[in-house]
Amino acid sequence: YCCLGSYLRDYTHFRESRAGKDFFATCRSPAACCELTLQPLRRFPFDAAIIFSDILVIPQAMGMDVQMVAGKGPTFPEPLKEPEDLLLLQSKVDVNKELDYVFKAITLTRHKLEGKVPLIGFTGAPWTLMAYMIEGGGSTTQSKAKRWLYRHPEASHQLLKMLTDIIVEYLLGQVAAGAQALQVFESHAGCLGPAEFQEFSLPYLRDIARKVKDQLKESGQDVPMIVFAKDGHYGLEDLSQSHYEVVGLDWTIDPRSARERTGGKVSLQGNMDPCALYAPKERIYEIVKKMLEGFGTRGYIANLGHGLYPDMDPENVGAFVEAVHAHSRHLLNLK
Ligand code: 1CP
Repeated sequence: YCCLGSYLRDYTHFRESRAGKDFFATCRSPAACCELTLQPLRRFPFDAAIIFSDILVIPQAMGMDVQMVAGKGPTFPEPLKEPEDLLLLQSKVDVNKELDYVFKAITLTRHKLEGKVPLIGFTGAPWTLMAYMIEGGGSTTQSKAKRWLYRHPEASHQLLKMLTDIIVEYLLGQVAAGAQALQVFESHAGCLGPAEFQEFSLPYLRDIARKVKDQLKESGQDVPMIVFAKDGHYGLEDLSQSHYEVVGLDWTIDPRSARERTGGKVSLQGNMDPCALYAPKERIYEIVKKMLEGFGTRGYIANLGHGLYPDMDPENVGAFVEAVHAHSRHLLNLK
């Protein structure tokens, strides 16, 4: 078992060490990203680290302005409105130049980790990034972005293709910089229905894994890839056959049924409801035990089903990690 450190920044430490710096300015500082990646590992015995960054660095690299607004989240002052706006985007992005700061952060962090735990790189998936670029920020309905899918399918595919090409280069750059696994976040899968998922998400998710793996193979390399399509339970079978080694799950899927539906072809990652961290420690222990028994001892990465909220007690994150390690040892008959 491995318990991923994704999302588990210590928020108090995080806010202190950012020291008033704007969020995306922090993302552009390799030293700050390295420090923020290492912090949670000093406090809790995670089995992996995820690089501190954000999925929205790609729209920025394409020329869009994105700001982190306190109390509101990421905000695009000038989101895409109509297909003509695609002309305003940088279509040929020099990924090595524009996102060099992420690569530097990864290399620095790999060195500082001294092989203690593996370092995971990540990206947003094309549909999720497209949705932010059109919505201009977080949204519950994604109706502006979905309007494009139904009214401008060709322009939608054009944008998704553009994003896919950049993402492939970005992930390859992360591996070259030292990332040892890659996670692709399709955080907005849940607002698509099965048919829209088949047309606007899955083909691009597949393309990304296929292209990254083919390119790596040319130089005798390979890196495990994780796909996380939040609320995309309708696509679970397809996701398990989309060239990724690992399928990440949100908490709405029962572990045993996820195993059945993916037929042992892939490893599974997840999926405790983050809100279970509001429970007392004893209850967290029970929930983790059930989760581990449900997933079984093979091909499994213990994690939460999504990110933390700032009001969650970091001590309960510690209880989660401890429970994962204790129950794993027990299930594997280790001392
Ligand atoms: O947690 C970590 O520190 C790991 C690094 C990380 C990752 C993997 C951050 C830092 N962001 C992400 C990925 C990310 N960013 C995703 C995919 C995962 C997911 O589904 O949550 C998404 C959708 C984003 C976009 C984003 N960035 C949001 C969601 C906005 C919305 O309403 O849709 C938010 C709130 C952020 C800000 C952010 N990114 C990361 C941190 C630590 C923060 C909080 C910043 C702050 O509190 O000031």
